[in-house]
Amino acid sequence: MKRFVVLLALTGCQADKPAPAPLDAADPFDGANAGDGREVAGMKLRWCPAGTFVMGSPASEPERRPFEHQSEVALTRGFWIGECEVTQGNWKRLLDKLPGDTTGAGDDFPIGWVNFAEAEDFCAKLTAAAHASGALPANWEFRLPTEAQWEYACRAGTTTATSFGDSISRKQANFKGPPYGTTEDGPSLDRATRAGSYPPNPWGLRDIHGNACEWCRDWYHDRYPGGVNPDLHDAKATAAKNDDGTYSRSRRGGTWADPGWPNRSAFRQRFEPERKADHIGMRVVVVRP
Ligand SMILES: [Ca+2]
Repeated sequence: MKRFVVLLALTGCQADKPAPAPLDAADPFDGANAGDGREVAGMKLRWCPAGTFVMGSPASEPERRPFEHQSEVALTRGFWIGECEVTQGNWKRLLDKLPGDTTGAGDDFPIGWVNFAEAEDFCAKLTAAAHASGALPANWEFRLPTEAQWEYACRAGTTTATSFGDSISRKQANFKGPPYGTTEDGPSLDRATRAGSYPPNPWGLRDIHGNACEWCRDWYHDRYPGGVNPDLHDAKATAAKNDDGTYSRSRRGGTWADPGWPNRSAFRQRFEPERKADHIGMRVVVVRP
């Protein structure tokens, strides 16, 4: 009887599920397999293939917060994403001066003190330079990730609370407070560290949990819509309004200034686009819009 109920539930689930979105035609600049590496204009990138995933966290996930409801997302085009956060070296290679104070003494430290417009300007200038040099085909461009792209790349096929499983320790990511889901100890730096110092996720991404928090291109919505290729870059009209009447962009990934739980893959944060902070930086994607 129990088996019958389970089968019925599964059948019902499949019947309710929309037909999968067809994937877009492949492009010569695509990667072959998830996590494949490539370097463009000094940026080390990893391939994220087209696919579907469940965004958000289940109600059973410890430390779950509001606004992490689950939705199915289909990304019909693969994209490249920075293996590491954008570093001070990446920035100085393209622009005369950093957007603010350093996060550490060295080119390998992540960029901090960058506001949303400066982050987007970096992507636009990097795109122009890479087009001009021929390193990037004309139909691809550097951008900030959508929240969906960010979480898809962070999860890298995992469905657990973090890409390391249902836990994360300070040996796996740069954060300063108690670990999440484990008692394993590790260094507590209370500052940024060199990008790429911690182990990668299954697709080769480093510091996708912790170190600098990362701007996304979306206006922050309390309820992320899911669906096919969601992109809330221009969706200010439906965005969540802050108490003072302003609106925020999204940012992801926890930081060196946080405890372990905000490093969960589904955790979402907002930040007004004009503001900057020592612990907020960025990671690029390369997309075919
Ligand atoms: Ca990070």
